[in-house]
Amino acid sequence: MLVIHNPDHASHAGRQEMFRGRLVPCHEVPARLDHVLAELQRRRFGRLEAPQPHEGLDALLARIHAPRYLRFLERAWDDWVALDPANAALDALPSVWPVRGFRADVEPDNFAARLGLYSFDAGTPLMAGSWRAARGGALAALQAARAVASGQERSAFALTRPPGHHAGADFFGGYCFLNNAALAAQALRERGAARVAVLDVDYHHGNGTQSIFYERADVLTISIHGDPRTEYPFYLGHADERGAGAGEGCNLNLPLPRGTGFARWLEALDAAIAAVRAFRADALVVPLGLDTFEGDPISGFRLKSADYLRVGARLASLELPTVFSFEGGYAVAEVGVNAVNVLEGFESA
Ligand code: OKP
Ligand code: ZN
Repeated sequence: MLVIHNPDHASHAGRQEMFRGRLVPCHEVPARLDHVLAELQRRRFGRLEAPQPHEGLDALLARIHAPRYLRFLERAWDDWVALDPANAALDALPSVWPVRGFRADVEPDNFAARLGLYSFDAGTPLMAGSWRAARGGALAALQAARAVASGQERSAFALTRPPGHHAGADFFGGYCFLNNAALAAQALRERGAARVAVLDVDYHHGNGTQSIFYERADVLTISIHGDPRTEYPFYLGHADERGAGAGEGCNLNLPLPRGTGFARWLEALDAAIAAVRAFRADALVVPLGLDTFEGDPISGFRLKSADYLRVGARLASLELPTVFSFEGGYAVAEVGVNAVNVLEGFESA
């Protein structure tokens, strides 16, 4: 399998995230990706490529994200330091948000206010290298989609961090800034796939991807995740969210209770796969989170390492050109084995 790995990923390395009233060390650390790379090398699995600059990246970004949000992200670090030179030693974290009844159409001059306008949690630190890392990831997603769309590769893995599936058209959060999976889906659409399915297997609902495609009939979004009544991101991901307008029927949420084990999770995967078939998708994007693992420190499902081989095999049964994007998975020592198990299960099916 072709693996596009983002060499700039480590320029995003948050120190602390806000959790229930205190700052705690970040779960989303550069070592996560390093463990996947090490496991790929150990098993001699996959062909590694670095993303090459591509003139289509900015146009693709503008198809998925709002121009004012992209401008905000690109300048965010400089604006943060301009607010107070002492900020150069700190990660930027939002602390004020425009909830119901506030105005989102007026972009405030105050940077702290803009930080809140374009985010939904205080768990996603932004630093000097965040834009560079996120942009490298978007490029990896584009390159993976190009390789698959051209027929050159049956599948490709965009191995990057920060992850992407919580990022919406104009907001960051949940450790995500640019929605790599959505970018891959859009790139596949623009390169000949009339219908693309996104099947998100991360523990957390793919709220960003859902909202980006919610009113579109050409991209089916499916997410299997911890029930938002108890699990992050809490405010989206219920079963009754089925899409709207032209996209009515093109979103499927399969929330499962905390504590769910592999047998029940696999039933949900089979339901998701049946929906991809019924949609007659031409290509598949899999936001690949490994935080469904029993040892994950922030999640609540109970998949075991060997189960991921079967996950990969089931995904392969769709026989579709497939792009994987690296999402969550915070049992850092095991995330490499679990990720490569999915890829190997996929390829040897
Ligand atoms: C990102 B991805 C729960 C804290 C939640 C945010 C989790 C973001 C997950 N104890 N913090 O979907 O893996
Ligand atoms: Zn997750």
